[in-house]
Amino acid sequence: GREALSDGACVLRAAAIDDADALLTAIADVCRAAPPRHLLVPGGKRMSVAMSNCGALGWVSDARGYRYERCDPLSGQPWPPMPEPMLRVARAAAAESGYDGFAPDACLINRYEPGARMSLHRDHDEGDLSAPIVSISLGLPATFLWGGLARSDKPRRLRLAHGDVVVWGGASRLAYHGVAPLADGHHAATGRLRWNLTFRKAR
Ligand code: MD5
Ligand code: FE
Repeated sequence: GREALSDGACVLRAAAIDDADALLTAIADVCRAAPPRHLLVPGGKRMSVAMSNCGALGWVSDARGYRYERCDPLSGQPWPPMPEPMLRVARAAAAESGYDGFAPDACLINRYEPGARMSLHRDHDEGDLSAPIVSISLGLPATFLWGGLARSDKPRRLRLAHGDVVVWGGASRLAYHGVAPLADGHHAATGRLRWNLTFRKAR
């Protein structure tokens, strides 16, 4: 079922459950070519989440700042193409949420180990802010922190579990959000990990 969260955002609980194994196989394929790594943020700190990308563009961070790049800075090679099951599930979720014709050119792959977290931020490096972001959660559950349009707004807490898909568009596209430190646990499909895929229209 589809649950509205706010203006432009909705959660599709377990929408990716039937595709979870295919998605995890696709993630493993991408990560052989482009291994997840702990990026540095401009302040110099190392992110606790390890990241990779697939698609024409990939999100990277280093001492110089945040941006989308065509090539993986680790290998100098283009990011692996977006595997078909990833694109299919992301497009279907977008269409079900009222965003027909979603054509993501970037998929950021986030790997969370116990304790990994993401501090409050907004995603505004994308060239097309009229397109939504589709996110798919796999493996261990997480507490998603969802603020408002001002950093000072008190965040709501939302549990995201294996197979949950969230579509963030419209007025929600520029909301502050983050992820609380991942609780330790074991998931049959992923072991001690949570994976999150975010599909973006970067250009
Ligand atoms: C995660 N990832 O669970 C989250 C889910 C990221 C990131 O935040 O940047 O990799 S994506 C949630 C998202 C995207 C765009 C807008 C909003 C949420 N929002 O308005 O809350 O690894
Ligand atoms: Fe984000």
